[in-house]
Amino acid sequence: TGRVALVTGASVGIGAAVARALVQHGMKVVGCARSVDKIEKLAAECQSAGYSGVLIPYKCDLSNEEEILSMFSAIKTLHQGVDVCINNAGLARPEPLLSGKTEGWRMMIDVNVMAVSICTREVYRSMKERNIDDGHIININSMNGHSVVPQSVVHFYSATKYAVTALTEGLRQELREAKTHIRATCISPGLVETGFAFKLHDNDPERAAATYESIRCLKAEDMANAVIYVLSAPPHVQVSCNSCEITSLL
Ligand code: NJP
Repeated sequence: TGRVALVTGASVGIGAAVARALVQHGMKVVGCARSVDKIEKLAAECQSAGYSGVLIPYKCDLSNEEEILSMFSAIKTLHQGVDVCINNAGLARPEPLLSGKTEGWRMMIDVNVMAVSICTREVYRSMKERNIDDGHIININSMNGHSVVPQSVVHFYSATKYAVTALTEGLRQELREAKTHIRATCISPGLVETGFAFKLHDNDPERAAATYESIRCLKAEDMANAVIYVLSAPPHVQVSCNSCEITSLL
């Protein structure tokens, strides 16, 4: 309660559900994405619902380092800094290894790997400057970050999520060496019913619908609950979730 959280990719899907849940739990949440109008709408909904926290929309293209750095300096000026960071923004483009476009691969690297790394470094700096020792960094990973499935359109995406697995584990080691109690967790969902698969299939609704019908899906709210669970553990408890995969039985 009262702490500042940054949620990347808060405009739709899992990020929007996480932002809403954190506001409901009383946090001051900076939600960023390119479609800031959607975050503004969500902020108004949270306000009308009478939630005890607040959602502050921020427009940021996470594939652009300068925009990320400006966002961190605005957060420092207006809200002192970030206590909790949910690195959620991510994308999958249908670019197989044998025939994919470099541009599509680069977009995935920029958002899924570079933005996560830049935000992590900046959040740590923000916590250190204010002697915050109970901060938390949560990376929304994927089951594809722990095993390679035989589906060529997701192989490059999977590689970027393997990077998230390594980044979170490495981060936990660096935090331990730095003798802080800041925690790092990654959460790895199976398929979640959001707009994600539409984008993966080039906005083809039939192929996206077939994906969602073929696998049991989680809801974005299930992921928000997982984030709340991780954050509500007592300060000495670190939920690592390295291969803690979350799937649906329904
Ligand atoms: O995806 P989607 P999810 N700059 O497409 C933002 C992982 N995951 O919520 O900029 C800034 O509904 C985008 O905002 P906008 C997945 O890898 C998912 O399902 O307005 N923001 C939007 O808010 C990802 O890490 C599934 O377009 C950028 C958000 O990212 C996380 O869960 C399964 C951006 C994407 O919303 C959230 O995915 C799994 C940029 N350049 C892992 N580019 C699943 N859904 O099935 C994108 O295993 N965003």
